[in-house]
Amino acid sequence: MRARRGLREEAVLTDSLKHGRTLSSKELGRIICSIKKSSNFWRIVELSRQPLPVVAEVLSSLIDKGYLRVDDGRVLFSKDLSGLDLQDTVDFDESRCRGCNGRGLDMDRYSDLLKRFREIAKARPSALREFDQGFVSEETTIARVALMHRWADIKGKEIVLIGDDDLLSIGLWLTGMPERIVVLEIDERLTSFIRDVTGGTVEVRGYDVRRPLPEDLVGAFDVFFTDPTESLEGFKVFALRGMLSLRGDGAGYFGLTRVEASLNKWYEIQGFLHQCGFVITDIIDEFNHYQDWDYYQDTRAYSIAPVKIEPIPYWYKSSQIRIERVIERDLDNSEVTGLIYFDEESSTV
Ligand code: SPD
Repeated sequence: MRARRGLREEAVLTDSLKHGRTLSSKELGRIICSIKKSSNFWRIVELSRQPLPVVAEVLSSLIDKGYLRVDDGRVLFSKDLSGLDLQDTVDFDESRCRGCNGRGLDMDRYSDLLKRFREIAKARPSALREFDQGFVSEETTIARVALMHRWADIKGKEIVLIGDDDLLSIGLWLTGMPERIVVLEIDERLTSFIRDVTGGTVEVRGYDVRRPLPEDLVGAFDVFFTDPTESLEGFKVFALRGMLSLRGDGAGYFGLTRVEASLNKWYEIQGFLHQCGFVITDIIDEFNHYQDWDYYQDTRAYSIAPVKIEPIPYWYKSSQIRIERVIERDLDNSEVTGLIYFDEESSTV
């Protein structure tokens, strides 16, 4: 009886979901449990580990049905849900190592590098909506350096960055270890900034990722790094250009969220990487912490949020993923057209 009542209640709460998918008890339970842990909308999204449009819709539905109310920007329970099976079956504890922020890296030895990087980053350009920009914290950028170094992916290596609003090229350049760093970036403010800071040591080229990777860069690198937009099409284009840039058993890095990518999308992406001849060597949960972007009020996320409040710092996080080629496959380098930043799960553009 308990399970049946839970399933019926679940249907009542989610039958109006616009995404044409039903939520499992686990997914809905996770959202309810997140509301118990925080009354802040952005934190609830972060804890729910589901696409923001889904969380926003469930919250709106619960508000409409009187289970929740909004008071002074806070999301609060207005009915006792103790009889609901869902909340009894899902519970989690956000336990995380305070020393390394869950990244598994000893950052003490990178403290000088972080200090120098922070100083440089003070003058960085702000995030632009036009290119779905939203850069990570300075600490995250240097943690990426540490992760890459742990994998022997920096010293003596030829590294390409496809898009670099996170200024990872500068972090890598400061180590003095790479053989070559190339940045492919569409935003002229960033190409100028990186060129000015590094005095031309880092090669910077204007590049629109929708265009084929230039021939002289195909198979020319040991490592690529990109933090792509997360529409499925956009993600694939960034990842393909990166994979094309690699020689032999080269390695690639990218971030992937739960905020803009459901596990169905993760499934598609993992299959795609496999088809391209790559395996995943690392998935480090919540590795990348993003700073706020000034344009948040213009985004879909803000317009569908049931509560109009300013985002809390670092609510938006992504897993850091590393891949490595094990089989040579022919990869498509053709041009794509149109806007690549949107799909039904996107919300921060
Ligand atoms: N639109 C602002 C946030 C953009 C962050 N992009 C990185 C996504 C991680 N792959």
